Amino acid sequence: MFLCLSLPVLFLCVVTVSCSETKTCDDAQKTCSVIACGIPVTNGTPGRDGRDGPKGEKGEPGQGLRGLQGPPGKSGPPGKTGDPGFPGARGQKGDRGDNSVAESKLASLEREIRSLRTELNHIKKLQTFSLGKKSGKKLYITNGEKMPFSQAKALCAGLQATVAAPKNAEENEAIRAVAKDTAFLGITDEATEGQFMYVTGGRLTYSNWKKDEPNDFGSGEDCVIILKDGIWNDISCAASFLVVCEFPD
Ligand SMILES: [Ca+2]
Ligand SMILES: [Ca+2]
Repeated sequence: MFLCLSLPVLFLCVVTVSCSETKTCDDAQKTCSVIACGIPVTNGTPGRDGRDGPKGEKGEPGQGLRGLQGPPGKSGPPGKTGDPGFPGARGQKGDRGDNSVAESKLASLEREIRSLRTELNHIKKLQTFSLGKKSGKKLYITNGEKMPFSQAKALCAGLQATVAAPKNAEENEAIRAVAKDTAFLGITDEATEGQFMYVTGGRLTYSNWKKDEPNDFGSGEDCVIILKDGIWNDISCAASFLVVCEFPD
């Protein structure tokens, strides 16, 4: 201290250098305190700026307030179609389809038809027993009413039948037994006089004419009747007789 005050020139001296620990010279310069002493004088002009120091370490992230979330951006373009996936596992067996329902209904209808057919055959037997007569597969029935031949044809046609016309002796006897009285047969010579035909078509294959018949008596006789004894006579179609209808089986 004495040396400092005795010098005419201003000195700056380092009077105390205290370090708490043993360090390198650079560390001592950073950590030791420096005290300037001397006569107060006016400050000189500032020196030139020193060199830039080394780049500091990256600072901690800031803690400012987070801004509001912006609106969503536009949708991007559609991506490419992906590859087909693997086939799935086989499903469980489904319920019965419409075919099964239709088959069930069909079976029910078939049972109903068989039942109706049995009932119809029974009714036919009763009808034959009470009203008609059967020869082979043909059924002959009369309602006991007398009428002209035109009405007789219409009556049988309305029953999906024809006026009875025997094709053999057995059928002739069946018709006679049903009628029990004089009745029209489904035979005429209206188309060609003297040439008797079945009303269903075709020339006669069987006949049982009475002696001297057919004679086309008087103004003309184009229809045919079967008498009580089963023999035939040509007669006027306008006359009224019983009608026997013939039903194919
Ligand atoms: Ca005639
Ligand atoms: Ca006659």
